[in-house]
Amino acid sequence: MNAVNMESINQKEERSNMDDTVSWVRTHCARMDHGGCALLVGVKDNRIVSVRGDPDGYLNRGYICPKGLASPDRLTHPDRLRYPLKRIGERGKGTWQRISWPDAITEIADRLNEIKEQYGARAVAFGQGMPKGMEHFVLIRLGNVFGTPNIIGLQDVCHAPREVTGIHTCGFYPVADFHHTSKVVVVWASNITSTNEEGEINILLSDQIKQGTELIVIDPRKIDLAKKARYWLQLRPGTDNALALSFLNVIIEEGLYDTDFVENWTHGFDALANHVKQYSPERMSEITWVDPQLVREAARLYATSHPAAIQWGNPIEHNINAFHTTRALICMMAICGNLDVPGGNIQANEPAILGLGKFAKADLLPSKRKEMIHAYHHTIPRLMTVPPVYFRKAVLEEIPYPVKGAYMQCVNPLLGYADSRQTYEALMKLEFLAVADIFMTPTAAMADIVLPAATHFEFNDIGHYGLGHGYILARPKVVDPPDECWPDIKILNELGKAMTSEEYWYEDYNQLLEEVLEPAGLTFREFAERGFLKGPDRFKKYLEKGFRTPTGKVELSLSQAEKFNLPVLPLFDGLPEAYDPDYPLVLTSSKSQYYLHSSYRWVQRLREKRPNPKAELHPDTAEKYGIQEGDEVVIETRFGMITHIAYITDIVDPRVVNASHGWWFPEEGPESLFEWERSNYNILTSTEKVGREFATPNLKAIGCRIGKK
Ligand SMILES: Nc1nc2c(c(=O)[nH]1)N[C@H]1C(S)=C(S)[C@@H](COP(=O)(O)OP(=O)(O)OC[C@H]3O[C@@H](n4cnc5c(=O)[nH]c(N)nc54)[C@H](O)[C@@H]3O)O[C@H]1N2
Ligand SMILES: Nc1nc2c(c(=O)[nH]1)N[C@H]1C(S)=C(S)[C@@H](COP(=O)(O)OP(=O)(O)OC[C@H]3O[C@@H](n4cnc5c(=O)[nH]c(N)nc54)[C@H](O)[C@@H]3O)O[C@H]1N2
Ligand code: SF4
Ligand SMILES: [Mo]
Repeated sequence: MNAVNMESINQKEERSNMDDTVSWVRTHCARMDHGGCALLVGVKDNRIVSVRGDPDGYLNRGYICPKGLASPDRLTHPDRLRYPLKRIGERGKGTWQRISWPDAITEIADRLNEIKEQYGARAVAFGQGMPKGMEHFVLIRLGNVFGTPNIIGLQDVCHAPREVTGIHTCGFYPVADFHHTSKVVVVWASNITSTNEEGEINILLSDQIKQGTELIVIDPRKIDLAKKARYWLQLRPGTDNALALSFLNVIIEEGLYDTDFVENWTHGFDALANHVKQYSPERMSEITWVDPQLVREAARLYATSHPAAIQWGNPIEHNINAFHTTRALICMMAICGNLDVPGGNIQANEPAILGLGKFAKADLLPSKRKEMIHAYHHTIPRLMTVPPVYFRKAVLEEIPYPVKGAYMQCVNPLLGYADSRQTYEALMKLEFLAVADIFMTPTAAMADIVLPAATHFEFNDIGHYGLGHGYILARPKVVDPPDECWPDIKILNELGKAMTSEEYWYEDYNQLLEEVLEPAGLTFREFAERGFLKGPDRFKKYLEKGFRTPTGKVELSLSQAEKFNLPVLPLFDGLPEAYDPDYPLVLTSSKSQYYLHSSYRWVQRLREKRPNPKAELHPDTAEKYGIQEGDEVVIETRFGMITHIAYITDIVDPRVVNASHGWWFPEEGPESLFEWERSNYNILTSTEKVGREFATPNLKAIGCRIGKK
């Protein structure tokens, strides 16, 4: 935060505090990350004049980040989408005409129903990006009611590996419990002070650190928390499974595990113990680049500190070995007695709200699991969204059947899916594409119909539904949306009425929220007054009913591996991508503290803080390639080439380049699709190799070379 901005915000806030024509609304932040901070929002004349962290916030205790502070600017941007648009001229050339809402809804409903009649409902896909609120679940409902099993998500690289592996291994998704004190927290591939993933707002962890909780950080970069850590393990990107297996090797060989838990509550311990003998830290260090002594010490600290939590982040899901890494980490939580204990990795208990299956009307499509595009590719059971790689295969190659039309919301596939050129081809080939967004993006600019979405602060919404952390957050509306912007849930409710049977939809879309809250005996208004709902704190639930796995125990070795064609034990069987001397550096990336993926490069207050795509290079590497701070550099992989701006720093290893994901240039205009190729990290990625379980491509750990442009 620069001083000038800070001052003006403070002054504005002071003025708002004294101005009794300003009314204050309590709500929760959303759509700038997974959301979670309780906010106090000052409103005057239907405009937000101030926003600050609510000191009573359950997750944030007054904290707010720069994105939260800038979030009202999204609403008032002059170039925001305000009316439905219909493409005139060629796809992707950026020429539009304004149409009315009834015409837009009719056109989408007619075109998608035509495709349904000709090719079957499954030839229509519904696409969603990072879930932002209830819209994700209303979209699944629309899919089920319409009759298509194909909801395209990015879960292959975001949470499915953690969640679904969790369900197969221990019957639930184990999340770090920051509401009870941990002796040790392992921050594994999680830059939580910048990303606050899933509402794990960093302030809760910071408070624990102040009280003496020790940290072990596993990150190729010296992130802020690494500076506070007892151990920082600077691994080679993409070797998390090798490192996790060497932790298991130490813990088991040195007998540091919880013998009681292992004996009573695990299945296959001896098999795991034998198997991990081959993964000593000494042997693995050539792969992971981590000093074996450091691995031994960190493993001892984790295993002998109770309770200890693993805050596991997203990059462990960014290569083809995601299943093995997540399996190994859950085995570690289990054998050290840290599963479902306060301050460990817990199975959160949901409040008494409507379950997702019921809300989404899953019973209308009982054949979904067999019919989803990815079922044909034998992905892991319980992966319920179609991985983008297989969506594109269906569009481009009609495997296993053709997909001809799509409706997409809250997503920017040209930036977010691996292999952007393949995405471009697939979007070009679709017979019909409709996109709802708040701003014209490279993806929206390829659509036939573009819908102007209302966004956060402009409608009632429920946050964190279905995320598995055991609470939901109220996001009551603060101001009216401008012009003809509609909330996604309203758009879906209207599309539902036009495209499917009316009986599943409402006169007023707000009823969808009431449906979720009904089992709790609350109206949305009452919920908003409470602010959030949380399930009860209950731990060690396995003592009563066992673990919800086929053996009733934590399956260190999977009892049904053969049936599901899964590896029985977590493995290291090679780097995600073999070393190639032509591309000698290892490319990785991380999320910017100032943006959400590809979103908000057009919010000036954020753009000022990070005007360009930044590539972090070690000083030795910069010197070797003749690169100076601020130079424009070319980053090249076997799959493509982009440019970034060099930022020279010793927080990365000399063999690593850390680039930025999600860059396009709103200022360049839709005719060039906002120069979507220039700095787009996913030009550098490919889908030639994907993990079998989740179809995860290598987003990281890719061989690259760099040079001054
Ligand atoms: N190379 C690489 N690829 C990645 C990742 C990575 O780290 N590296 N991360 C992956 C991960 S974890 C994820 S979750 C995905 C994210 O991929 P996406 O979800 O596609 O990315 P976002 O930029 O968050 O959101 C897309 C769009 O939502 C729009 N939007 C914001 N609010 C609203 C709203 O209220 N309504 C509507 N209709 N639209 C709205 C934004 O304007 C934006 O254009 O990317 C994945 N891809
Ligand atoms: N500001 C901001 N917040 C966000 C988002 C955003 O785009 N911006 N996105 C949201 C979403 S959808 C998600 S999924 C979460 C993700 O949140 P995080 O899990 O924190 O994801 P990243 O920032 O991608 O990476 C975290 C850390 O992993 C390190 N890393 C890179 N490669 C590797 C590797 O191979 N192994 C290991 N061990 N570490 C590696 C990076 O250096 C980085 O410090 O954040 C959410 N919050
Ligand atoms: S940390 Fe996340 S939830 Fe909190 S203010 Fe920032 S963007 Fe919003
Ligand atoms: Mo994500």
